[in-house]
Amino acid sequence: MDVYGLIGNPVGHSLSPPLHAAAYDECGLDARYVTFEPAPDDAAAAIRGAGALGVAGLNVTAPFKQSAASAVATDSMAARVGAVNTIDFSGAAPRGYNTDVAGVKRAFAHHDVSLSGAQAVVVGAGGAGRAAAFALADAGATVRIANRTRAAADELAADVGGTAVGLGDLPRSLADATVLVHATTVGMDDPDTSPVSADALHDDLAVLDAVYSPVETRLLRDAAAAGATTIDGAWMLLYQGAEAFERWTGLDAPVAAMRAALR
Ligand code: SKM
Repeated sequence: MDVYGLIGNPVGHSLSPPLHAAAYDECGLDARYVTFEPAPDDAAAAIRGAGALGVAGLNVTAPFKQSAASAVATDSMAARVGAVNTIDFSGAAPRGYNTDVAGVKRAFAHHDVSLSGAQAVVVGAGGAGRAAAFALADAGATVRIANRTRAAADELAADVGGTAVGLGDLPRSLADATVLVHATTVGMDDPDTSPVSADALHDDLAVLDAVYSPVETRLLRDAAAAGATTIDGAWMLLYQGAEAFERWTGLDAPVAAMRAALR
């Protein structure tokens, strides 16, 4: 039996276990996906230990994505993002990837939203915001980044060749935008709060909210009311998980069965 898992703190809310279990069932794999919640200081040791124990692959979630990027060798995209969310232990040494980047691209592609030439706005410059900004820039979008801490927005803008904007400038930035990605935790604890005022949303926008708990956020409700295309965080979770599954197993991910596990 192959063991895969998620390391983070906390991990109790995660839907990755049912997501991956559905894929193993559908493909007839003898595999299990479990969660690990080490204390923050023990993350690097836990990753090394997982390899020593024969764990086949790990996803990494907050707050360990950055420390995972220093704990293992990475591919070039994970190195540029500075965050690892997927570790493959099958080679001589563990290797880290960032499948959140592909998760963002595939979530938009699934909804027939073209990113090439798009005017995109990313709210948030933490792990998810960085992955989103790299995905959008890599796909040919022009990227503007707004973040509570301006320095992080400036740094990310420089990294992806985009522009940092103030949170107060969001309405103006959104006026001519076609893509919005929300990548902060606003709306997670309080489902009635939104990072963007409703009147800044319009029907030329495709809005991806990386928050998946709850799946229907205030931002997505407001976006739907404004006539925008809405993409919930479960799509991003699905496709980053599909990409991780494909890296680990070499098989095409059974995306429909995996999506069904998130409903
Ligand atoms: O990057 C992903 C991670 O692979 C899994 C996850 C989860 O299970 O909640 C969330 C994201 O951080």
